[in-house]
Amino acid sequence: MTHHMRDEITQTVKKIKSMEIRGAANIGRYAAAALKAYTINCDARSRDEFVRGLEEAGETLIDARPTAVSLPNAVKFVLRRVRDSDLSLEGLKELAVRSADAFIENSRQAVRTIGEIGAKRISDGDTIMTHCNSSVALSVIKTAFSQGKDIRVIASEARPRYQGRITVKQLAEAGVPVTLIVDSAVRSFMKDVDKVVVGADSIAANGAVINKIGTSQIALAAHEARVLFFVAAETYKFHPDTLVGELVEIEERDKKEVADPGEFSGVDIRNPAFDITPPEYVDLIITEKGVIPPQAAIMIIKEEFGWI
Ligand code: RUB
Repeated sequence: MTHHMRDEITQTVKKIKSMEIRGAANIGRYAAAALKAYTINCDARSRDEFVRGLEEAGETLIDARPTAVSLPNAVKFVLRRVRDSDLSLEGLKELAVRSADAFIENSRQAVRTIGEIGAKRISDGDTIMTHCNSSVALSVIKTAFSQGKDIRVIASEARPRYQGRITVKQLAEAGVPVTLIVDSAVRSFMKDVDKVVVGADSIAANGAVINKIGTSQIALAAHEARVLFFVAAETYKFHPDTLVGELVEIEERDKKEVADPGEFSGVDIRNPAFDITPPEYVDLIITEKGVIPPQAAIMIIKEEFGWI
């Protein structure tokens, strides 16, 4: 194995890079599933060989996309348990499989719990703005709607990849009244909005939220209009490295997603995929452990990742 990366890892990396697998929660779960598949098919003959291979597979997965910390956190969740154990090879492999399954199940449960907790913050008659396509933000919105609250949603399209179109289709399918707007219409519509609910790819120790490009503009417009700004994110979206001053890397994707460079010779085209919303613009972060102000992000990181 050590000379070529196994299929289950390269396939998952390819899908994460191409965004066939996208959204931070999904990326984390698929990474855990890839480590599980790797383990099941692994023919290592010793503990050391297995652990080395799993570490290498984890590194390869982590390199697929840089911004969503759910990816390294999922990998570390599995690897830490394996490294800390003194089981024999077979027992170690079972532990890796169980750990991957546990990450996936915890993640699904966290998204449901956030839906329940977040729905309490949504009132009958609310108009909610969301951006991009966050399964966790949608869990909050759909849970509130399924409780019979009369709500409507305004969703921005999220150029250049238009994940907002996925959001409006999912909401329409669930029966939620929804309006699709272009990203630049966000401020014009803010007067109609009661609450903004978005997801996160990473949350820093100071409570800054890293999410799809355009999120910080929406936060600015919400702040100006005194509209509440909520972030729905599981605790594995909190970024442990930011505790020691590391910055979250913002992915810059292919310029071809924005425009055909061949048609724009002499033009610099830029395509950052995420931006940073400062904590001053965030009212609450809804996690599966409860609702926190952004200033308490550091406590979540210490509690969840104190071992790093
Ligand atoms: C997706 C995005 C989402 C977060 C949260 O970006 O920014 O808002 O990942 O999603 P991309 P979720 O489409 O580039 O992956 O709540 O589903 O984890």
